[in-house]
Amino acid sequence: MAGWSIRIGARVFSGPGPFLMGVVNVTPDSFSDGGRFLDPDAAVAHGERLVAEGAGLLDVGGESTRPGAAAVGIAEEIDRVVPVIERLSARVAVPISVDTSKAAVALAAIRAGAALVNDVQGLRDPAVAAVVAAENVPVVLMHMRGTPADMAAHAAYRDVVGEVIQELSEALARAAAAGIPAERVILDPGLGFAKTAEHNLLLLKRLAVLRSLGRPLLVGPSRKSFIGKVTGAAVEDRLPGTLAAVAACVLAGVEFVRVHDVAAARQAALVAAAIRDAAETPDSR
Ligand code: HH2
Repeated sequence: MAGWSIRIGARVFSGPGPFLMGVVNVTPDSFSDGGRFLDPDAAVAHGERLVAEGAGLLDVGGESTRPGAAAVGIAEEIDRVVPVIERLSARVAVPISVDTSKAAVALAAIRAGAALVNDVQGLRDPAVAAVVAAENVPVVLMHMRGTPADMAAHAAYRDVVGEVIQELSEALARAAAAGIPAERVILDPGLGFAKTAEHNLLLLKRLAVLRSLGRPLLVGPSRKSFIGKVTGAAVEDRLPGTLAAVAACVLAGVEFVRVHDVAAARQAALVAAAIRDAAETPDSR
């Protein structure tokens, strides 16, 4: 998207990108790295490593959103993310995002130093919208239907691309009604959330159409099950497939890509961006 820019904390993101959002899951049960970073020391060290590898921002989450994941109480989610956000925001120069759909968690995370709310429910809870508006922070509005517990039952579309665009524009309207200007919104088609593998692949193929929404895009293909469906790879072996999806995102002009494996994704993104931006007439003087 030409001429876009968005302020997240102390940083203004603009230009062709892409910027990599590194995932820090402080959970026992995330689908690909559950339990690895439940200890705050391990989570902070992991976040620092992702920044050293080239992450432009970090996304800290305390509740898994994998299909059928157990719900986590507010106090427990706060206990998981706040100490990690507090320490990371003092130690890394990049902005920290909190991956939550709970208003109290978003507020506690912002007080601890988070500069962005990543809401996989796309502000369906007006209380989350109220926190984002009152705290003047930017927000990622992701598309999904239902909840992680029942979203698979909602993966039915006549026209997945058209319906995702329509429902993201409704999320933008919810933001506007709550007093959050569009300039503070990033949109995400929500790969794997109430979508079959075929839906995810078609959304990746048609990402450029989501430009009609007029906002920067974030896409999270990392290690997801559609990669396993295409390749047969187990979750721990999906890095090569993830990199193909990262390249597809970059070639489509996506501004932010959410990944677990930042160093590898950085190399794939740099090459894809160089192809995207290659001069049409390299030999003319
Ligand atoms: N995907 C996951 C979680 N949060 N947020 C956005 N904006 N976009 C995504 O695609 C997205 C997201 C799922 O990945 P992960 O955090 O690794 O797994 P889990 O939800 O099991 O913790």
